[in-house]
Amino acid sequence: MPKAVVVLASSNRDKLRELDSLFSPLGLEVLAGPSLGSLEVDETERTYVGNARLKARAWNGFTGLPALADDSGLEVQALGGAPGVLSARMGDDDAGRIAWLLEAMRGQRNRRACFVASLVLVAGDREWEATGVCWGMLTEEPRGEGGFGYDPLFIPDGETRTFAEMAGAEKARYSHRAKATRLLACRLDDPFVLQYLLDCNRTPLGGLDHESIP
Ligand code: ITT
Repeated sequence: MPKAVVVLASSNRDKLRELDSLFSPLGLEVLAGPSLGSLEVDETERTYVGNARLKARAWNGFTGLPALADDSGLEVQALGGAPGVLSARMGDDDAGRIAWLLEAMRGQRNRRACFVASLVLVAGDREWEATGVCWGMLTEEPRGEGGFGYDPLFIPDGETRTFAEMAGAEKARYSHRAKATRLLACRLDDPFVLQYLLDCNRTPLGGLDHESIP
């Protein structure tokens, strides 16, 4: 069966890289939304899944294609769950966000934290959702050059290396995003669903313009 294309409702190239390799074995090709046009979506919800829904619905409406969104963040126990859904807003870039977190955690002995990712796929009149969580510990110094975001500060449970010290496939053994993808895959695991996604690639299943029907 040919691969169905899903548009990624994101301008984050690191998410695109991770999600494309996670979704490829499911028979889905992940295409960067911004390669088709420019669309700003305000993330006004207080939950990951709420924001992922906003992004996926907007890109599905904009392109007519199945659209996948990822909303994710880091929840730090000693900070009462912050930065959470606001994780992207703690600095202008990854270096700024890391500097913010190191400062917020200075002198903290409880370094427990988890990453959370919610995925929402919207196609035609159907939606699928899944959330994955990955627990671990925060380091006191950044370690490693791989990954993105807060990866240089995060060691998943069962490991001694940070996500940034791992290859992509190793991170995918533990990551919140990989867990959410596997859960979503269980919900998509039906040939009719894959056929439906392929059909949505060919036929925009938006509203029929009844006025134009003779
Ligand atoms: P889009 O909304 O365009 O998808 P974004 O980067 O703004 O891109 P989010 O609003 O979901 O995405 O913010 C997620 C932030 O959480 C992201 O910027 C990282 O700082 C952090 N984050 C999420 N997943 C991560 C991961 O696997 N490793 C490290 N940091 C991660």
